[in-house]
Amino acid sequence: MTTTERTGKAPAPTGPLSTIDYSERIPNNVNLAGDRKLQRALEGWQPKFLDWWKALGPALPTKDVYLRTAIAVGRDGWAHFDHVPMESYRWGIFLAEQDPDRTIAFGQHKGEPAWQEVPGEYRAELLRLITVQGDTEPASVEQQRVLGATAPSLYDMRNLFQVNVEEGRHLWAMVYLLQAYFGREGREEAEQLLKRNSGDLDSPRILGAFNEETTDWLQFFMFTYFTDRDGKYQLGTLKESAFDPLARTCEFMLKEEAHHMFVGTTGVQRIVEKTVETMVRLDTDDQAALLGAGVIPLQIVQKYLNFQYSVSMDLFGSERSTNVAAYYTAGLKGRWQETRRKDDHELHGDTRQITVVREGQFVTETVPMLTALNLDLRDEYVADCENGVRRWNQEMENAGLAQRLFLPHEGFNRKVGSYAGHHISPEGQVIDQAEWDAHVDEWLPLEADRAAVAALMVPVYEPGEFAGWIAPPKTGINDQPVEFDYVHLAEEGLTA
Ligand code: BYC
Repeated sequence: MTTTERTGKAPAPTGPLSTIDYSERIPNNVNLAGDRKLQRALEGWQPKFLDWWKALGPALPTKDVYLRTAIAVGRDGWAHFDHVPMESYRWGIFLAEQDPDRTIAFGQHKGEPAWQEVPGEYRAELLRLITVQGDTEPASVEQQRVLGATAPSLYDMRNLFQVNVEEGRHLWAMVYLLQAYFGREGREEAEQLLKRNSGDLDSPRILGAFNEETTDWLQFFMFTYFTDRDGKYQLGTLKESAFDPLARTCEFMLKEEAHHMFVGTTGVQRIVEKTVETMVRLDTDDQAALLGAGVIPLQIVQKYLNFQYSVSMDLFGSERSTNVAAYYTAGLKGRWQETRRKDDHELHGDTRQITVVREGQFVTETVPMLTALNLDLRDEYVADCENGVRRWNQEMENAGLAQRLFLPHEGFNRKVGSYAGHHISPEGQVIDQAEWDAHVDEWLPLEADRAAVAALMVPVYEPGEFAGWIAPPKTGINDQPVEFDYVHLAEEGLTA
């Protein structure tokens, strides 16, 4: 967990300053004005993006929102905060500074200069990776579309909308790559990114977790904790890519991403804080009593955690994948912190063990390391996920309560990879269908749990006031007070 994620403050200065040109119709630091063809293509896509934003972006009508906008890449002065109407947010194209001496850090092209163009032999794979990454960004905005109507405070509403506009910008980042480097095919994929929609039966989003509904704010916080964190790790591997424009765009996206996880970490923490306070006050852990007192019982928090963690684990793909081996060897997708790893960065002949289920038992198998790189990344992710859970549990520990939240076993509720098709309990026992059916209601949110949480989700739109199920944050955004007027609703929003 980074400092930014813990504190919500902008990251420390790195690299030289590169100012973004806001006089352009599409703000950018890639000299778009110097490439008229690309500029026209992107200007042709822009109104379609805005139509999509109006149709499937945040539903609650607002006048303006206290948002941060990138003004420069590479220094802590990169963010500017102001009240802006959301549809006038300056979505643009920002790449981290180019290092002219950058060389490829891994795979068969190790040591060669990073690519400024797409090599023909890897075109299809790169197009696929960029499209998959791009597809997740608008998906999450769609998933979170209605949450403004039940925001527990203006502070939280502002954070939701900040996440949404930045996911919109991350879509721009991928669309830039598609249009700048992949010709007609790239332009077609850019169109498709606005045509597939989260949960659409005919034209769903590509990856599973992005078709799940974000039903309420507990799920939103779990999503920004667990699913945005997959984003952090996937972007971390693409930041290592030999294709330099992809590496540079992901590097800058990662800076924005940290705030999203801050929203998740602190959101769940504030829920737990309020619940624990109420458990102590009423001296109970009875679910009905706690719901009656207007807070979310820890048992329900655990179920939501189980769900979001398991669908996010699926986002890493299979533990054994020839795709990932090919991506790595070609130099398209590296490992987390590739350059800090102390090995040959080619991994031929290296092996590792993976766990699989055979005849109702966990057994380990030895596989080539190259094919296990999805697992290598997932292990980093799991270790990071543990940090937040530890932090949340501190609330119970401080209050002298015995209850604890925990990450379920990696095989729990999995649809992708070696655990798919098997039933594993959260504690890590391989179980049969009958036992799964008998207990699944204790492990995953039921309709009734979601309904109980939804019943608590009453909007609170007075500055400085918070819904009863969540504690206020310790500090506001950008050193503003917690009771700052972070969002001005439109007249229609107030009566919505
Ligand atoms: N759902 O060899 P396999 C983010 C497909 S989140 C559906 O096991 P591979 C964000 C797979 O595509 C980060 N399909 O896995 C967060 C493949 O299909 P094809 C998003 C799945 O390829 C919050 C087949 O199954 N970025 O940024 O090694 C808010 C066999 O795949 C799933 C990326 O994911 C699934 N869960 O790895 C906003 C990075 N899993 O090709 C944003 C780009 C696998 O055989 N993507 N499949 O037709 C990748 O690196 C890889 O595509 C994956 C899969 C890691 C997703």
